Amino acid sequence: MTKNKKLLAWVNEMAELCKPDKVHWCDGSKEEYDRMMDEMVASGMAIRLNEKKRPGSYLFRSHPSDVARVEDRTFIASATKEEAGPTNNWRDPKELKATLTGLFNGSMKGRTMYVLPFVMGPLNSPFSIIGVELTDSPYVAVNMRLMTRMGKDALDMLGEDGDFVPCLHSVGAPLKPGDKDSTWPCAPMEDKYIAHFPEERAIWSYGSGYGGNALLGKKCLALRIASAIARDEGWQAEHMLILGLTNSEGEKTYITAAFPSACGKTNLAMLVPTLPDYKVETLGDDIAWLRKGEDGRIYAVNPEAGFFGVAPGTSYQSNPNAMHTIERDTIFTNVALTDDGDVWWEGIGTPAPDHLIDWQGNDWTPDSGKNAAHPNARFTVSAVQCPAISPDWEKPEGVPVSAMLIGGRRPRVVPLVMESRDWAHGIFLGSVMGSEITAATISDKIGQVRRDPFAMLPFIGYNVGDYLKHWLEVGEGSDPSKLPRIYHVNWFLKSDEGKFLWPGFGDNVRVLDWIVRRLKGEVGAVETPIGNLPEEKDINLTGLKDVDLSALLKVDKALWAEEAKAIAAYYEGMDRLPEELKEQLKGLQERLK
Ligand code: OXD
Ligand code: MN
Repeated sequence: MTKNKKLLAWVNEMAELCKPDKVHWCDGSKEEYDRMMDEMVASGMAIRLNEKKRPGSYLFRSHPSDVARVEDRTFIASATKEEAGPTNNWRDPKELKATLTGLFNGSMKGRTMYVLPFVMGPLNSPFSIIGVELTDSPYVAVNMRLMTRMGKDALDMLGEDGDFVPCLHSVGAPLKPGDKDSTWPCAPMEDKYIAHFPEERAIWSYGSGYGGNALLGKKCLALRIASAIARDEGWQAEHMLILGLTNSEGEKTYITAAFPSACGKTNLAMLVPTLPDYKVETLGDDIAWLRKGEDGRIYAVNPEAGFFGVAPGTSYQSNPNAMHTIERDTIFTNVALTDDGDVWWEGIGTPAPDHLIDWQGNDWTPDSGKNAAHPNARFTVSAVQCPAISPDWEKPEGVPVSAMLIGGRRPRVVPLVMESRDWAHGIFLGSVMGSEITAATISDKIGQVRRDPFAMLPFIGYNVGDYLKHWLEVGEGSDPSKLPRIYHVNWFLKSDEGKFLWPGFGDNVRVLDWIVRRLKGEVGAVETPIGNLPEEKDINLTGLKDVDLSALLKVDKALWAEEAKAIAAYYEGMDRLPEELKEQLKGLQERLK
């Protein structure tokens, strides 16, 4: 256990409030993990997969109402509404604490409270952050063991006097004596609260057992709370993958990329290049903490220890490294179960078997007319199982970043790649990046762009205007030659007939190749009103057929004039938008004339 007084007092206080039957301090060992899995298999919550096909792996099925992060029920309870800004759901911290205290009162009755000490970032690094999650979900406990450095090591690092971010979590389904438990207990939507208290640096999450709502180290701590800490301390917590690209001369370039959810971050992080001269090593697929080093360069650390990836669409063709990573010792959630005890999902690359059990536990055949796996079905797995994991991925100081990629799904308007003119222009591009809405319940939104600044829209723990100012400040007082260059990429351009113009996946290395050669000064660029674009001859298309580079690198001034208008309208809604970004917009409008 621990002698840390603050931790002991807090665990006692929360146990008194939540009233669990038992309190269990997790040591994070494999024995404990196996024991908890055995218990969950016995209770019917987990299904052990076929040892021969998927050794050490389990399947969980969530409640159909609890399948994803719930942005509508995610709250930033900063002191004032202005602090939370226009992109967050704000609640008064005192009122929200009172509501939640009412809900947590007795919420763990009939259950065990698991105490999960965990570290975000490498063990014993001065830059890492310790959290302690209290949860009544054993599913959360086993996932946290894979996604973070959890257990005894974290307690040792905390020591007697160390500080931690308190993370309280309950599925919100207390049991009375004799009640039969559900295999996925959770609370109704209107009672779910994913609450952040940035000033107090605390997280209270009630009612959901799924993903980022419940594994509190990830989106809640490493992005929302960490972004607020980072602003105060002069660093950055970003929704970015980190990869290392080695060329044939053995030179390594570290690249980060911020794409909105479901735009292929895991695929790019684990890319298998189609150009033989390159090798990609993975450092992280979702979150990067960025800090300026003593040499003036920006260094990136992945605070997580595992991957919580979307299963549907992942195949040996789209992401072979992810498929190898999850061949064993993996937790699957909401995928389909095959008759021989393995997993299957849409886009796995093998034809659908004649019979499956779908993600809701029902018989499924190809004629069922519905998905066998939930579109947001997930795998949870330790990062060390990835065959492409970089030897540098746990370096406490991180790796020096040379290029940052940003981008979303833009079927029109935005070219395959453009280099920002300078740091401030890169921040401008990051502030307006996003994806075109292709399927919406409100059909008049189709075709509009959902702007998602640096892919952080649901994850900024404070005012978006201040967040963008913080990005600009990172550049101020820096030697521009040491800062990473910012590139806007777009793998999703379509022809008028609706066909993708770019092959994507492993072929994205062709864009990385241009970027690396550009960083080295080996290739030039065409200056356009929107940024610097490659010359067609400089994109290596060896081995590819029928790629229309002129369409992929087109700058349509009329469409961009429309885009500039849409950006102006978007900026209107931002109360604390830095002047410099308004200047950037004016600059674009001038250049388009
Ligand atoms: C994720 C997300 O799960 O961004 O990583 O939604
Ligand atoms: Mn993400």
